[in-house]
Amino acid sequence: MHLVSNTESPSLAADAWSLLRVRELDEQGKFEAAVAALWHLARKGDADAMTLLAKRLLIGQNAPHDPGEAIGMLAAAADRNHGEAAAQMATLAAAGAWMPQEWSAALDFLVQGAQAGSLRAQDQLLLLADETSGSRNTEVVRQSINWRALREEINLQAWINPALARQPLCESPRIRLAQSFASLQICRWLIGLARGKVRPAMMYNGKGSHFTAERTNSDYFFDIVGSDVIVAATRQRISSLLKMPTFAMEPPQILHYAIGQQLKAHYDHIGGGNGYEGERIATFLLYLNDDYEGGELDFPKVELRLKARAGNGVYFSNVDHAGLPDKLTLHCGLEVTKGEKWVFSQWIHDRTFTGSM
Ligand SMILES: O=C(O)CCC(=O)C(=O)O
Repeated sequence: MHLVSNTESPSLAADAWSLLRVRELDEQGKFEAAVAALWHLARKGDADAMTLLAKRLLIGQNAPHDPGEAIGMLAAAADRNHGEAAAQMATLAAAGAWMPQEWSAALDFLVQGAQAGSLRAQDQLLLLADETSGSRNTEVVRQSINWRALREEINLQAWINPALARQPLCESPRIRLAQSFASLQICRWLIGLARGKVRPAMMYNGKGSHFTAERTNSDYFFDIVGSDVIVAATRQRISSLLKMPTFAMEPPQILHYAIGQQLKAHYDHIGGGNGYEGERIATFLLYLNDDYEGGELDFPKVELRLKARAGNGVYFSNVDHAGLPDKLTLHCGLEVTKGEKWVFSQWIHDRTFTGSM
């Protein structure tokens, strides 16, 4: 789909089509004009413009939603040695978004991005190598790294299919603890992706989502642009542990609680609400830090209250053995009284989730 005609507006001076001008138009809320300017630059082969426009088209952010066009543009920008375009292609391949999920292709794109100077791609390769090979790359000088050789150190298959113990915390409802689900490095990485982006959270009440006094914390929902290979691999690890496919997962979110914030007693099952036919059958919570006070996860109906250590995963089934909403799953994130609390949250449905990452 083409968004604007090839005909240039004669009233615009040649230099009006710069990326600076795009930013100005965005700041003025003139999104159609900004997109038109990006198209113009992209057609002239400007790889920065191609990448910026492709990201907007991927998620329909102040632009039409056109993933097909976006992917072609990203691939072309990556071919022009644009590191950020290659890093975004890596995320798409890892998530299996509008293309088959392929971890090997995702790592190859990260190498391409890293070689082209993308810090986003380089940092992901360094983290994945640290996580999966035991070699520590924290003190390395980036310029001296052979990114292809580093990629060969990464054993992603082992990382996304971990032999992790599940500790039962409760049988009815079924609540499990996965100790050391993620390293502190991964936790810090996930917090870093959301820091500065969290917004006051809403609560679903059976009809729609609203701001409510029941929920005073903030959250950040990942889309395919805000996400990356680490997020996709974390979801795959959850999928391996729970034996539930990633295509049934909602876009993940990061929850943030400042002092005094909480999420009062609620259920996660939505029973065909929110315009969705199926049920949200499971919740997986990865606790990203533990240097706060208060903030315990509480299940008042079964008298279970816990404060998970950083890196621990807690997951529970929102439905009973018959697949019906389990009213014993009532739970809360209690008020944080000191410090701040960060959680990675993944809801899982009983069928393909449209709009999945
Ligand atoms: O923050 C927590 O510990 C609990 C989060 C929670 O209850 C939820 O996301 O449904």
